[in-house]
Amino acid sequence: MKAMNRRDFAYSLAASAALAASRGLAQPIAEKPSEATLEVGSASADAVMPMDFTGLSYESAQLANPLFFSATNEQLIKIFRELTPNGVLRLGGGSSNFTTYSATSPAGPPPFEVFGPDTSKTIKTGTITSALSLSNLRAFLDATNWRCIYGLNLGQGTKENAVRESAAVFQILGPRLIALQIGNEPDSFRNRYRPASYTPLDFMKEWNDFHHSILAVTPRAQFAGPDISNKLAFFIAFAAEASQHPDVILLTAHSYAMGPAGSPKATLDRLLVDDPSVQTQPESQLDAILAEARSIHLPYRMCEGNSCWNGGEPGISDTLASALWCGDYMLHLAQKGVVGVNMHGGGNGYYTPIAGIPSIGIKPRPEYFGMQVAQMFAEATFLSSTLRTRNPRLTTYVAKRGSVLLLAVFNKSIDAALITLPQFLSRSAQHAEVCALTGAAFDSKEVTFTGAKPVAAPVGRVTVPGKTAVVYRFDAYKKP
Ligand code: BDP
Repeated sequence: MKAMNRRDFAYSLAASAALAASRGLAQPIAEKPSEATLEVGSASADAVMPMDFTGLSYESAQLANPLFFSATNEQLIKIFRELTPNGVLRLGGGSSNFTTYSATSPAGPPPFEVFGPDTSKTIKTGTITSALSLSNLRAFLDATNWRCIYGLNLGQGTKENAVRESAAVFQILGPRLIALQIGNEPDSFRNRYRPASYTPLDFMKEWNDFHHSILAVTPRAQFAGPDISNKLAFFIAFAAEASQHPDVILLTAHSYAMGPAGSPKATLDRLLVDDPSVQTQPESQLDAILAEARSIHLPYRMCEGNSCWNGGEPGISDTLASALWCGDYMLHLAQKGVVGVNMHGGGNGYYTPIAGIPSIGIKPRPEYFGMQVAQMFAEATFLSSTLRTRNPRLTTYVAKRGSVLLLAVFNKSIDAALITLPQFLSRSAQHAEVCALTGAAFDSKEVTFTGAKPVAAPVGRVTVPGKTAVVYRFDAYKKP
């Protein structure tokens, strides 16, 4: 191990001690650091993390319990607000192919209190969204200061019902509604809700029919789409159509890092090194999506995704590993110019960032804290940067907000990492704050997230312990 200077030694020691304490050990664990050098260039114009980048995605079926998204669910309101003061709640998912809208509330109690990620095992009958659910949702959005992307049932719903629902959603959610989406994963309708021959053009025909009828009744409605699972041809067909309709304001698709749950390929290692062989949206596909969006001047949002589809993988999706993956992934997308993410969840699903049942208790899962790490970059502009390292599990992001420079390091390996900083940073930064997300082991279900603490501005290098994400905020830095 190379000699550390006093400052980075101090931080590394504190972090190791915290880690040792959380393991119940008396002495810090000796770590052999991997080395890296960070080079920082200038700002890239189109990569600002928008204020409302961070979002969550819930199943439409959750609206069958009008009390979940409501002003009375104070625990959830607090957890949403602490995640971001300007979030986006996307409603949709597989269960949106089973919901119906009714202005009047159904008789009797709701079919369930919470509804988690939709899997083949989920029972989804009787999921009625009422006008009461929508007005309670409005109160929830007002209380959290979040806005909503609202999914309609194209898979199995009628056009007439979608027209009625859209009118109610538009009127009740008011300024809290960003856009309506017609259909969840239409590229997966084949052999389910449609024949095997169902093509992107068939989808566009149906989409146009719904879209036209909704606009006839709600002319100021705005739309997002196509909310695909993973078939690019459906995205391209939608983008071509969207460019003809000024009311389509946002392009969307889903992204799961691995899946299905239960497959031998869905492993912790594959999550931590970003394996394209298991991703529903590998990097090449994301690039194609972004190129398409740019060509028609529309923003692109990853509006449903998480670590592992089909409900998530226990021991991976609900652990520190998912938190480190998630923070890293969100910053990666923001840096590429994606305007937002909605991490999917709800109920007690394995990958949900927030778990629980209102009557028993709701609390953040590890992934929520990974989201908070990324959220610290809200409204910051990314600077082009290169991390020279042989360690594929080590990533960094650099951005500026006014005179503050933000540096995030995700050390997804066991050993500590020693990162040499660019000289301008070491020379000019006067003050720094650091926050850290860590845990005893990658599969820990408890994580430690320490909010920003002042530290002496690191000179020369920073050392980041293994299994840890840190964000440094450097004040008053000057780039030559
Ligand atoms: C997606 C669905 C979502 C599911 C998710 C999963 O849109 O409702 O929860 O898969 O399998 O395809 O976890």
